[in-house]
Amino acid sequence: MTFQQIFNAAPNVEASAPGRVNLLGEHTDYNDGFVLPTAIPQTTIVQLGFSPNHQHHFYSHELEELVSLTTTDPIPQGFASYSLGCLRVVEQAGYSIPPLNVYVNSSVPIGSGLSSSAALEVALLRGLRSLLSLDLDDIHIAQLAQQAEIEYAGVQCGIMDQMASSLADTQHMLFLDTRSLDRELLPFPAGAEVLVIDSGIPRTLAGSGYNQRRAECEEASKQLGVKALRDITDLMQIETLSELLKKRARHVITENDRVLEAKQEITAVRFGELMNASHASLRDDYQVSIAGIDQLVSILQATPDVFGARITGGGFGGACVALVTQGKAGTIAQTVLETYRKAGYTGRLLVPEIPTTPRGNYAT
Ligand code: GAF
Repeated sequence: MTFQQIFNAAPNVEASAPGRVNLLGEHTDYNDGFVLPTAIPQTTIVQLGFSPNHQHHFYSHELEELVSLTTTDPIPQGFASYSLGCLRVVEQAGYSIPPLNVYVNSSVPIGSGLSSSAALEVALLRGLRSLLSLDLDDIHIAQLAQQAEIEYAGVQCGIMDQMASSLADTQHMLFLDTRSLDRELLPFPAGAEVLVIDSGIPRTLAGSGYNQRRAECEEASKQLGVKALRDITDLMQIETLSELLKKRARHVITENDRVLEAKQEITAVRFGELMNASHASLRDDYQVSIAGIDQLVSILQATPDVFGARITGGGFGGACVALVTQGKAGTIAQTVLETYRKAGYTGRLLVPEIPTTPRGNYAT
């Protein structure tokens, strides 16, 4: 169903935003640390028009679901929570929003750790900016999107996903200092390309151990007397923590170091080693991996032409990212998925995007 068919009118504006895959720097953003994501070809498109009555109407093309709410209704569950959350934070920022018709069409996989929610938030906020001539720059859009996710979707997330969706492209890695928001678009390591495979094991951030991990990091910072774990750079400083908090802190400290090294012009081989080390740290110290993902990562790491591989995103399921020899991602994916299937799992290739999909400009 199109916007026209649902709302019996043409949309006034259309905007889009991509999902992201994080190459290095996992669970560092809410510790004021460093991250290195890139945009993926899959995007979320939002079309907007004015509602003829006093309600907002939200339609999801994928879910074939229409949700109608007055401007003061409580926040619902599901995709409408992100959408209404965005409208609310824009109002909180001092703008007034008339009742709207909102149509969402997304090719960003949900529950794969590729930021489908940030893509929706950023696309909707971009649409609002253009429909209502709001004075918002791309950073402000990312900040409002993060606020919507925290206040209305219940995820105590950092700002990586929204900044990546708002500022990254598929041709570069976005280095971001999440404390200062200093950023730089960097080339991928020479001779390499990105491969993303979905493990087929879904997860939701709100329902996972995500908020608990964040609370553990905050507790560790408090005990160490620093604003955030970003302020600890020497592993000797965490000796006083409990075994559990020490593990969490060690992951964050070493992961920040890995991003800072990867930001330099290093070889694809070295970059791959850093990704492998990141996975081990996320599995053993941060404990956000699961058996199926470890299996997929091991298969990837053992495959020729793979420089390195790891879980990506919040964890507890979702996708794995690998850095592979340029031009080989498609054939590597076939071999890996075959072996993964024999181990009893069903995965799928997400990036490079399968050629029949009409959207995206990812260079393979
Ligand atoms: C999720 C969060 F939304 C991000 O802010 C980030 O913390 C990530 O998990 C883990 O690196 O995507």
